[in-house]
Amino acid sequence: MQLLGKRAGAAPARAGRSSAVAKIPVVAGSRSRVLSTTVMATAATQVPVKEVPTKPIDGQKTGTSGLRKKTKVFMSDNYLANWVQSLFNALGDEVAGQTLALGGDGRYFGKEAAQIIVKLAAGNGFKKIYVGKDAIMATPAMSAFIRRRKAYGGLIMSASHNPGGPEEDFGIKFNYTAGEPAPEKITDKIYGETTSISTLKMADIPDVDLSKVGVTTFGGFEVEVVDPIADYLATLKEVFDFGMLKAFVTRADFSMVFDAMHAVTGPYAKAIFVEELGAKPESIKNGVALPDFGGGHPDPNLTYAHDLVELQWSDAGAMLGAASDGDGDRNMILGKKFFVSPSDSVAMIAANAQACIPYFKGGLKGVARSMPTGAALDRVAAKLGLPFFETPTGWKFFGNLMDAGKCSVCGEESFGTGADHIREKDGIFAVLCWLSILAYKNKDVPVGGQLVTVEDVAAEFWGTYGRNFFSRYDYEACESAAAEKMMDHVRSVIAASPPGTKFGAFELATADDFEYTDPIDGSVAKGQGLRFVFTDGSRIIFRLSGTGSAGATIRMYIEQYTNDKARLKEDAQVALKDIIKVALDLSKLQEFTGREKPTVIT
Ligand code: G16
Repeated sequence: MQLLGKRAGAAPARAGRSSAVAKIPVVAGSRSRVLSTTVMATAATQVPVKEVPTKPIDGQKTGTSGLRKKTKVFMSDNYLANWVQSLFNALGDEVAGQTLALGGDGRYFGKEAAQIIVKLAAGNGFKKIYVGKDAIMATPAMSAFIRRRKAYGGLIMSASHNPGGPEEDFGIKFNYTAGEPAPEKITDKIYGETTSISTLKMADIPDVDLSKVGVTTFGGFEVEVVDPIADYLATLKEVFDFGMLKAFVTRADFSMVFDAMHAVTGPYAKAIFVEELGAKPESIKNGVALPDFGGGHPDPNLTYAHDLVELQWSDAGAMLGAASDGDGDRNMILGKKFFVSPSDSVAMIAANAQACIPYFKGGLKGVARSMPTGAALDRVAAKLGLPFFETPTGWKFFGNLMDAGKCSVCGEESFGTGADHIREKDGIFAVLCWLSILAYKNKDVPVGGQLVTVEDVAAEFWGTYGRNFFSRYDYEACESAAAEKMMDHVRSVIAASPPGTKFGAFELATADDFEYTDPIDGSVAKGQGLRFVFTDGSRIIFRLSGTGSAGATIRMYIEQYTNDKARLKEDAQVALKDIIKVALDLSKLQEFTGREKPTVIT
């Protein structure tokens, strides 16, 4: 039976179980309990399976990207096991005999969680699981791995950019056959299963040593511990000209610094930038991956990547500065004393891709951005005559477009940049794109000559397309009820504001709650952000984040365009101050939340 999947054929039906009742100690999360279980063996794998009774746990609804909660919540009772079993229940018979992949960003509880997931995979009839060594695999690397190894799907243990540790966050997400984050038709089904789950199917096998690459078999079930970097590197080598990049990176007059924020990209950066491309080892900052990210908040933005920002704004700053997040899918790009907003970064990459990156030499098939992302990419699409798509927030919405061959490059304001080489956003890919642009533009500049800088690339872009000033204000961990009331208020403002309504100096063209109809499968996503679009193209958008683990995070997005040559280099906060005031006034954000200032300004 093919319930949800795209890959038919490889799923032999399970049949013929033998069973016996036994009392077996079960380790679920941090607690050890004794439960009545039924022991069975799957016909597919001949692995003994315990049927462990469980009960639904409230609040296991998947957010923008997987399930994220406090680590202690994930470690309690059957919290993790319930969600993973619900996923397998949602996928139904099609998982039997398939191959799964597993990895994570190395955060606290990841290794223990991996052992639980391995047992559930075996218990639910998978014939094989690949696990990244030490339960590590960056999110983009997982997407590449699923595609290269033709795995049925993969589980990523990560709460992305959220902090890690016993008092912080943990998370889990499922990527499907093309390497893409599970679409809503699956995540909705998982949630449904979590509300009625009664049994966990756990193989009765010992823990596997995940610290060594190699294969362990239990009956017909195989666990293969793999190098988490090799497949990803092979994919990147198909995209970029590593020879050209190495020649550029090793120039005496070039310097780069990559801040891995003590998160998963540390080992990837060493392998790719240092060992492959010849960057100096000291180019990698905070390169040792730690389970609590060294106590930091591994979110590559101007607030949390403060060490890198300080360095880049000092005289010791490198020509290219970059950072990535907990699980390696986000990126921030800096020049010397210069910040490239993510909305601009994707547009600049798209504008330069064909000339600078071999993978795109035949041209782009199309481009896409999430709705709140600044509209610079729209201008590139118009100039290059490319199909353009505006999707809701969440990488999962790009997958269908890419599978249908309609989108090559896409990005989000939330520091996500990517392409159709995989189906996830890809932090190291973005850095390699910028290295490629710089290498190409400097190919004729002799060593010691005047190098084209990151800022020069941006200035050239703005000179051609004009500039979409963009900023995002985040108000993290607000009281949920207050945030909902504010959103209700904004909805009432939309309802009472016909086109032509004046907000300060801005005249409303349209206002709505963004809705998206997927052009490939016709699925509809409603309630994706409250937006005000003004007659001059300026925009104000309000959304509640779907990735927080406590309270509500309000995101306020502001955008305004100029092609006035005298203003192109203005500071975004200065350029946007009038429209920011309009946004704060119309939403009464301060009144509803009591917050005087945002937690983070991008
Ligand atoms: C996730 C999603 C992104 C989304 C971001 C922010 O990123 O993959 O597509 O833009 O969350 O979402 P929200 O505004 O709902 O918090 P990540 O890096 O956290 O996986």
